[in-house]
Amino acid sequence: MTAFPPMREGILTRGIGSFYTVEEKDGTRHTVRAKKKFRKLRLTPMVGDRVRFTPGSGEEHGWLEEILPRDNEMVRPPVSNISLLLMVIAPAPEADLLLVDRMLAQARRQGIERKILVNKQDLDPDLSGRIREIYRGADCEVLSCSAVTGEGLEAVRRAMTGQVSCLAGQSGVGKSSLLNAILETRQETGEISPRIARGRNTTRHVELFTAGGIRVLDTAGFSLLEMTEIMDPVTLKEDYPEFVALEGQCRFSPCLHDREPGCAVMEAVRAHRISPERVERYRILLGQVRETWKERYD
Ligand SMILES: Nc1nc2c(ncn2[C@@H]2O[C@H](COP(=O)(O)OP(=O)(O)O)[C@@H](O)[C@H]2O)c(=O)[nH]1
Ligand SMILES: [Mg+2]
Ligand SMILES: [Zn+2]
Repeated sequence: MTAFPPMREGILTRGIGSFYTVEEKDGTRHTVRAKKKFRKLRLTPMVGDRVRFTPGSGEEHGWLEEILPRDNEMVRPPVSNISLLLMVIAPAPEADLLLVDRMLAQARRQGIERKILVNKQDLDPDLSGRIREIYRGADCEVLSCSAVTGEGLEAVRRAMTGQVSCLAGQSGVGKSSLLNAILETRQETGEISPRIARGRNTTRHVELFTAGGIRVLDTAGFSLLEMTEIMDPVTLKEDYPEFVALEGQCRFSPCLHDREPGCAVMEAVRAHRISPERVERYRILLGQVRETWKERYD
């Protein structure tokens, strides 16, 4: 009789077909296959999953035994357990702040910490100041950086340490450049494969890269994170930290802060405590969310 090898824990860093790469805390990697029971349970392992597995021996693959409960999961790209969303914007292409606000709200709902990276600082050093002003009170730190000159990257790396991060943002803002720049200098840890150097923009392959305490999802081919839940117009305001602070102070209750008389949010805008742009875009987003909600439920 052979003794069962002990079960170990790790994180799924990539999957190809029914084979997955599991990485342990110390960086050791194993190839495992998902057991049939997962298909019966209609449970598809995802990159980012924390799992239990039994390692293989020698050339033989091991087995994926158990997927631990997920903190969150995305539909597109299919990844789980993101802890930090880095929303990248730049002076060019012109920043789509409605997209930023939408992503920030969704991420907050999923319990994901959020930061805005203002990249291409070398092209316009003033943009980050304007963004910081707009997002004051939004519980979202604004970091400025340049993937080209390297400025600000050390602070970005510090922010990413210990997290499972994901870069999102419009095409052309510099997500791939940042990913390379952030990971490149970590190569001394020997964990970065040369694969990231070549262009992977055509593929829709998802991989979790690890280097020196930084785990970042390479989501080349995806600009956004699509969450499982659709947004609810009634609760959208809860994902605006500036508004949450004023909850209960409006004349009407509930108040959606959508032009109701005696609205404390409007009062805060007039007193220059909340950015008028944030509120303006909140209303646009609210309109969009209502439309989607109607299509789904009416
Ligand atoms: N000037 C400048 N150009 C940048 C910077 N980061 C990226 N770029 C350029 O912007 C373009 C788009 O970058 P890319 O990383 O492919 O963007 P992605 O579509 O978000 O992955 C490329 O030509 C990059 O060289 C930066 O910090 N400064
Ligand atoms: Mg790219
Ligand atoms: Zn209100």
